[in-house]
Amino acid sequence: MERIALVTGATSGIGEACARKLAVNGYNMIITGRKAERLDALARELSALGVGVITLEFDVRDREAAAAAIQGLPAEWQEIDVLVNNAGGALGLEPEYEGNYEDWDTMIDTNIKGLLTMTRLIVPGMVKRNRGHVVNIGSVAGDAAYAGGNVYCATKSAVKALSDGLRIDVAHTSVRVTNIKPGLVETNFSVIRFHGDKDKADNVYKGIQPLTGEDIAEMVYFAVSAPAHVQVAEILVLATHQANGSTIVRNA
Ligand code: 8X3
Repeated sequence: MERIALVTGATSGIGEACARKLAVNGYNMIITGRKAERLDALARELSALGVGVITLEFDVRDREAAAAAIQGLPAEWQEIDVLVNNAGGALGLEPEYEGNYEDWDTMIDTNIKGLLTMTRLIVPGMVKRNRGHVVNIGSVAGDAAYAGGNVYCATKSAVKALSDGLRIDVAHTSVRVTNIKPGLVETNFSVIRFHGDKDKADNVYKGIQPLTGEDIAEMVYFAVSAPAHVQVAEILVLATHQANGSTIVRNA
């Protein structure tokens, strides 16, 4: 079997763009997500590129479902070369002392524990084969907290720590670990953050040209396609008029 990549949260945004970019470049794709119809539509599109595609419908928060999905892959699909831990998101922008417990649990369970589950399931095979690449989608939000970011920022700081930790733990192998840290990317990220309030979401990107999922997929592919002796540890990628998580110059 040719090279295989698995992308979590492939049904939209950065994940979908990564799946497309990897498939265009010849990767057989395992795409995972919670929405069967979106997975099927993307699978049809990627298959038309001539690569093999498997869809796995599960929520990364459900450890048993994740394990069953990965362990149930056909033998020739077990040898995953690239894991893109993309599934995740932000919920709410309230002050920390007024935050919503349910939102907190969802972010922690998806962004941290879901990423860990996928890593735990797939990286042992990479270590055994002495080959593989884990790309975690972190965020500029993990570099420093911004107003109302509190728990989301904490989860993305965790993604940095977990990427750094994994990189240490696999340093004796040829497995590489990359943490991609995007800034403002226009996907359904903000619509979800504001629980479906499209006007609030649109305001996030008002007066500034945000990045696109495709921009981030380019960075992911840059890291993945680097020569085997080159480990891109981190990429921080911002919109041109954004300087960090809280400095955004509109109408520049
Ligand atoms: C997404 C970037 O700045 O909205 O992680 O937190 S930001």
